[in-house]
Amino acid sequence: MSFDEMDVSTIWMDGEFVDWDDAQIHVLSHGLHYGTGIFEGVRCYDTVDGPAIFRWDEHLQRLYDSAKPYEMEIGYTPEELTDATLELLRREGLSSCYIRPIAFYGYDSLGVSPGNCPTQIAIAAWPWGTYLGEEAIERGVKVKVASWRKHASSQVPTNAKTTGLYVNSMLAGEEARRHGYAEAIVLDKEGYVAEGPGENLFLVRDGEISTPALSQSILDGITRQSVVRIARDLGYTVHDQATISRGELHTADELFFSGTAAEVTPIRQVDNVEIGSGSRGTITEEIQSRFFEIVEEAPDEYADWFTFVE
Ligand code: PPE
Repeated sequence: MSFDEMDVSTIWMDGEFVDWDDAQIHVLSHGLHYGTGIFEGVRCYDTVDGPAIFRWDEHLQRLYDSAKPYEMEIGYTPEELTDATLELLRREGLSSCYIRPIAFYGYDSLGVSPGNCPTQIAIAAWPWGTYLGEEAIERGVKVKVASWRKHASSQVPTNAKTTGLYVNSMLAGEEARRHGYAEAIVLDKEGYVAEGPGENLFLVRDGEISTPALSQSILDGITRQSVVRIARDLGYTVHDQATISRGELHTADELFFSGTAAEVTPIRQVDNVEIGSGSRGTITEEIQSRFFEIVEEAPDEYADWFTFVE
């Protein structure tokens, strides 16, 4: 949905709340030319106890961590960014939404070296429904292994959520969609399974759950961490530093994506090969429904996952 069709009016930018239409930057900003920005994607859920941001502290920590390799100074404390975000959600009256903090090298001079370009920072929030479509959550999606490989972790810091790195995601995802698939799976430089363009990947086989290792060019997804915890709490064995070959995708009993935007989305086909029964698997369904139950009920055992807006 276009932002123009949404009822959102404010963005927090460089320390101030500004009108949505005034949240502008100069066309000669460093981040636009060289992809030198870092960002987060966070969801706020309308829980039975009121709106609450899911795993805010972990997302905030990852934002500061992402800034490190670029020597980018986020000129605000975690407390200031938290206050700004909570105030933004209250002002907008948003209960269930997506939150996008972004920091980037701004406007001063051009040249690859950021020189004196200031770090600019903004936080926006808007309603965002299911990532790959409502039907995807129940039926699962068809995915294509992309011809594009992930950056090697020796080429770029793959654990930093950097704007520029998403050209790889965009190429992989659009290639898949051009061929009639909903999403891509991207292999790492060695050809092992890494992740989706905007999701981590899980594989179920013989009742055990595996997900690629952090060394395999993946983002250390916070939903990934949540799924690992949920699955273990449900009694499953989870191999969270697995190496998965392309062929193992086809022989999996179940596959699913995890991500803030994608939440828990089953995968029913890879390159036209049906996975398991060709629909949402039973373990996927169990983890998925537990995930949705947790974000709806904010139960005591997961209390530290929620930052309440009020
Ligand atoms: N890998 C990648 C490459 C990625 O972008 C995401 C999030 C994940 C894994 C899952 O991480 P986490 O959200 O912490 O569980 N992708 C974000 C961007 C989506 C977009 O289209 O923009 C997201 O889900 O917010």
